Amino acid sequence: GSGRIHHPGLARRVVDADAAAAHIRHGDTVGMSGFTGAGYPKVVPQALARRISDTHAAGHPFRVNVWTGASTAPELDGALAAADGVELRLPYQSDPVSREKINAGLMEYIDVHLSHVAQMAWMGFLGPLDVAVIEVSGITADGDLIPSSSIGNNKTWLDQADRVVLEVNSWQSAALDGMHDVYYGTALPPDRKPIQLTRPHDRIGVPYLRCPEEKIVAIVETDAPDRNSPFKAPDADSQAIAGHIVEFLEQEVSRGRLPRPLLPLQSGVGNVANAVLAGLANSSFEGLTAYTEVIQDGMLELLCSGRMVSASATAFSLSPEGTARFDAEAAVLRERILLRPQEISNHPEIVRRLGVLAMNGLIEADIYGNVNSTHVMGSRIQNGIGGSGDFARNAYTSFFLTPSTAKGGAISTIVPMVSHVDHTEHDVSVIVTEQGLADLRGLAPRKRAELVIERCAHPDYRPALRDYYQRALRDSPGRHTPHLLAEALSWHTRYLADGTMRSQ
Ligand code: 0RQ
Repeated sequence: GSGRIHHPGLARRVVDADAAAAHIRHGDTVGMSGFTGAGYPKVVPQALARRISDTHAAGHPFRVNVWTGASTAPELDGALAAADGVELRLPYQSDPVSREKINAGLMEYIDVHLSHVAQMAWMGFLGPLDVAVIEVSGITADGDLIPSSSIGNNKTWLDQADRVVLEVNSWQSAALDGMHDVYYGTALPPDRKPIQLTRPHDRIGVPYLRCPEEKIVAIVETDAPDRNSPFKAPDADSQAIAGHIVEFLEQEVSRGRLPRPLLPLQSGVGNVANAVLAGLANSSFEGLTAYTEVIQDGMLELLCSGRMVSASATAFSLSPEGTARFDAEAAVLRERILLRPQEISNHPEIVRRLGVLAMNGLIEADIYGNVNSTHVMGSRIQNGIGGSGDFARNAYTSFFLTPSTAKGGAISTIVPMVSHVDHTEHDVSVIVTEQGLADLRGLAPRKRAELVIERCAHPDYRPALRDYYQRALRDSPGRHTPHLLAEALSWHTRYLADGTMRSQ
């Protein structure tokens, strides 16, 4: 054994991955751990995928519903999707094999606000949960579960599942012990109480997850790394976006609209978000805090340097270098980081109270400030809404960031009308591209359109956007949010037909 299981009774439940996977049956709903490639089970899903393939080869059906915290990795989503083993997936995923199956109509996918998932399960809206498969980093002598590099929905899955399978992963840093804050005070309406969290680093729960011993049907020991995708070094566009944001924050402080150490930051997934944090590392801001979902390399850097004093999240999402950095500085980082269940890390009540500065990526935005975070050309899902909606609607200021073009310039990310809406104009404060920053707060629709076109659109697409907007001003039946409905999505249909949004 790895020495990570200190409870003698539970140590006797260790089996191999195949034996553990045998507890999962055709038609089951399985709640798995995992959030942004951290803390997902490494071996049981692969054993399950092999069983599913064998069962299909013998001519029998075998599909399961898979619920997680957020995205996982090839060993989980990839393996199960490749085996055609997933009937329905929720609430967020970014695996390319699953994406293909979903977009081919072969797998159902429900894209849910991440803070909503646990309550939806408790309210019974999703149906019963049969099995939980949860990675932990150890088990105490009392049988408490030491969470690993993410918490996500693990508390809810452990509470709700009939049967529990644990993976105890000794690859996970022993320093994680004590870094978690699991809140057991949630209730359903009408019995809810205020959540007594008023500073990002407040502890309101306990460091461990609980599970009745009799529900634990199998334990598997592993020693396998998290997904640990590398980040791209910030490119010129990302650096320009970061520069616009840092300049804007400085201005807000000098105008007295933000306090000097700023307000708690939330930063989304991806390379652009990571670059913004790198930009803050080179700014004059000190004493920063974060109330966010994910701790990426850029935030780890801020925490290590002391420029950021504390961060609350539900998961890490580190590159191999970031993981090495974490291990080297674990003693300091333990004092500065708390991981919480995602229903708390993303809780609207807390995001509103703390006044979070929310920064998330987008796929496209329209001239009025509606944002599409999830769909390519209106019908193909890319990833999902994730936590962006939890933060955007309730933030103090909600930023959306993107390069002004995609696919080598064939796509303008600023379009007349978005082909899918995740964040409405009412939830979007600031749009930033490498071209510039549009502060939409306090502006009526026509002023917003002018600013988005002039500040954010790529110069190659600006004339066509101006032309659309001017003709809409002239010919639209309504002058509040002028549009030419027959033309509003023509940029998308042109791309689908010609492979470019350019008109010549
Ligand atoms: O695809 O790699 O195949 O070329 O989308 O785009 O520019 O690398 O940007 O990694 O920051 O992701 C919105 C997807 C941006 C992400 C999104 C294509 C582009 C590329 C990725 P390729 P970039 P990023 C809390 C926050 C929703 C969840 C969220 C996301 C790929 O930020 O999933 O905010 N957000 N969570 O080419 C066609 C366009 C496109 C486009 C980009 N207009 N049309 N393709 N792409 N714009 C954290 C969590 O929730 C966990």
